[in-house]
Amino acid sequence: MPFELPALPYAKDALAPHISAETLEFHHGKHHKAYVDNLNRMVTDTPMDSMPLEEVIKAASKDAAKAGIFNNAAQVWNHSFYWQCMKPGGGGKPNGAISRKIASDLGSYDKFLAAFKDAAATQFGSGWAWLVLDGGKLAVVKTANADVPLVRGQTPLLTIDVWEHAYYIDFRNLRPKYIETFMDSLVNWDFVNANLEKAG
Ligand code: MN3
Repeated sequence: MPFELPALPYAKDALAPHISAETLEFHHGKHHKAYVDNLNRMVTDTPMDSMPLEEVIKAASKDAAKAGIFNNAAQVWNHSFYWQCMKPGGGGKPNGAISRKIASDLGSYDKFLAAFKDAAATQFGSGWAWLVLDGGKLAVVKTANADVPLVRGQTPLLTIDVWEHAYYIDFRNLRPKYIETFMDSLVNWDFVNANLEKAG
């Protein structure tokens, strides 16, 4: 079993009432775990089982015959990243370096907020919206299904999962309400600042 399901960085009920313990029970304990189990089934006893996860994703993204490995490996990475993008008592305007960089690269926090919400709301079907570093500049992008910006050389700083399984228990079909709650009450800007600093 080369790849493991990481523990959530907070208790299952820590994000309530915004995201319930029941959602995290299913989303982390069933969906994320299934991606880990599927990936392990596919790569155990192959050269990929000793590669870092990001290298598995990049290698599989270039080989159409490895689409199943790509999908599961990317979903393992995306979810491990997404959990860290939230914290109890998070959300609202950022501070620190990311605050200044949003103002200089994207105009203002309000412009970033509108762009990020729009990307998350308009991703048709399952996928993700992201704040990334692309050639040293911030950009807001969206990806379908398991796709992840790091295969295009972009560095993810923040993501929101917009697969229905992320919000259906708590918000039913109301994806915009989930997105608004994520931005207002959940975003872990400390994690985003740490990612920005790491990217140098
Ligand atoms: Mn998900």
